[in-house]
Order: sequence, then C-alpha cells, then structure tokens
Amino acid sequence: MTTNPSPDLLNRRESFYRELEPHAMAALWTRLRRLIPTEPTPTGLAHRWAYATARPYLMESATLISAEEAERRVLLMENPGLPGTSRVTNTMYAGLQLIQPGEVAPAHRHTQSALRFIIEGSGAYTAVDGEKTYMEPGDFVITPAWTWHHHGHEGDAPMIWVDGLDIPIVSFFNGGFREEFAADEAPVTRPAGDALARYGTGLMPVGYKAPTLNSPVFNYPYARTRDALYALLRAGDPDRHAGYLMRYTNPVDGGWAMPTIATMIRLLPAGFSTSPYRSTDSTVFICVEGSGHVMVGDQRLEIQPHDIVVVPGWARYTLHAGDDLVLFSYSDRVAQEKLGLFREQRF
Ligand code: GTQ
Repeated sequence: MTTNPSPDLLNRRESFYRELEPHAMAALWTRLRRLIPTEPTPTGLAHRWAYATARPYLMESATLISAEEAERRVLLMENPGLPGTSRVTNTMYAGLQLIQPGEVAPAHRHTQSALRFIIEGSGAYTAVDGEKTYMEPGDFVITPAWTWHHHGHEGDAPMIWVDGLDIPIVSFFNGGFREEFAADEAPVTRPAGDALARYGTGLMPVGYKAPTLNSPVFNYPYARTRDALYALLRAGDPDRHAGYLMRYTNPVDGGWAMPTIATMIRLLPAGFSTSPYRSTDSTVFICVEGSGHVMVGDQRLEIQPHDIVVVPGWARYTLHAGDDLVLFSYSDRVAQEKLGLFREQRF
C-alpha cells in the first residue's frame, strides 16, 4: 500500500536529491526503471550504406592520401543514430578499406580484434602473425587481438574490404593498447596457406594447443563457403527465420571463430522471405551477392551487392531475397553468449 505523498514531502524529496549531488550520490528509485529496463530499447538506427554511394568516395580518398600516410585508408560507417561515436552498432565498428597496387598499410598491433570481409579485387594480402593470406571477394579473414599485421597489394586493380572491429567493446573495458612495428612490414615466417592446411581441413596437428580463443584458421575462403551454402540448398528446406544460415567456427573447439565477434553467412533462395525475428545483438549485414531487402519494423532497406545494412538489437526484422541472396553478418553475439545475455525471439 502506498499513500499519496504530501506536497511538503514531495518538496523535501526534490531538495534531498539536489543535496545528494555534490556528494556524488543519487537515489536509485529515481533511476531504477531506466537502469534496469523491462527489455532493451534498440540503440542506433537501422541503416543501409549503398556501395554505389560509398565506392566513389573511397576511390577519391586514394587521390588524397596514401595507405602509408593514412596507416589505414578507411572510410568508417557511423550509425546515424550514434553520431560522433565511430560506431556502426553499440558494440561494433565497420569501415571500408582501400589498398592500391604496390601500397603497404604498415604493420601494427592492437588489443582490438579485427575481421576483414573482402568486397572486390585480387592480389592483395594481409600478413597476420607471420603468415600472409591472399584475399579474394567473399573471403572472411581474422586478425586476432595483439597480432602484428600489415596489408600489401601485388595485384593491378584496387582492392577493397570491410573491416569489422570490436572497438566499442574494448573501449568499454578501457583495454585499448596499440604498437607500431619498427618497419613497414612485419616478418613473414610461414608460407601462405599454412594455417588453412594445418587446421582448416578437418585435421589438426596432434598435440596442438590453441594459444588464444581465436580460430587458428584465419582465412575462410568464399569458394568453400559458397559450396557449403549451395549444398544445404540442394539438401533441404531453409530455416523459416534465417534461411540457410551457417556460422564460422573455430576448429579447435567448435565455438565461434573469434572471441568477441560472432560471424555468420547465409543464403536466401530467390523469392524467399524470412518470418520476423529479433535478437539482442545489433547486427551488421554485408551483401555478398544477389539482391533483396530488409524490413526493420516498417522501414524498408534495399540490398544490392556489397551494401552494408545494420539492424539494431531487439528490433524485429525480416529478410527478403530477390535473386539468390548471400549475406555475411557480424555482431557481439559471442560475447553476449559468454556473459549469459544473448536472447532471441522468433515470431
Ligand atoms: O587494418 O588494422 O578499419 O587497425 C581500423 C583499425 C582497420 C587495420 C580499421 C585498424 C585497421
């Protein structure tokens, strides 16, 4: 039972709250509902970055600065609902990186984890912890936290990929460290393809002990991924809420490929629409091939190849394929699962 507080009591409460302020204290009951909500309020906005819009700016950036001078020549995607934060979602960063033939993006390392999802070009490599991998469109490449990495380009046309990093997560924990390597290129000590051969064929060197929670496979080539998706399509029906959805796994333990960023890829056959779904992880989608659209509430976002779409966590959405649509996606789901926070709802 609560009785109506008197005007005197209400006045005293207000002055009490003001008296607390200089002592760096506050009354929980004035904030409880905001601090502990009944359910998440989606943060940031649903948004699409059209590749056709972004690409000319990225190409012009190469006339303004070299990869060497920029360190990384990247145009980052900032969620229009999170202005000034350099965030694509509450917990993730996204950028489009361009490297031109002959350029080197110099070696550095940082405690943020990075993924690359390759958009266009051929002949560029990323060197991670002593091994180069040459990248092709649709490849998913991992740069684990605190590994030396640089990028180079031995081909003859521009090479572009999406960078996905956990920058907001690391800054939340105030755990950001960075070092530049003494030379532009860090030493390469193993042949290209070594990691895929050792760890990525269903085999594993006996006695191998994983040094980190990252997959030792650091390039998941699209040719294999695409074959797997189409094998699923030939073998059965798509999931009603997800299509033919696969996650990239760490072959050491079957878990996610990275400790803080969950990565997945899906095929939606031509004409297919998913049933409404939502999950607590704000998600970045990259269109690999095909076309379609995303509905977030009643907002319609068109998708063409290489477009980037973000869907805020706990917003209800559906995916619609025009042609066969392949979507790569990444989010903080792996971190939420480890912390017991991940929830999803199918309608
Ligand atoms: O390629 O190492 O988009 O360190 C942002 C930070 C790319 C990279 C980014 C980075 C990198």
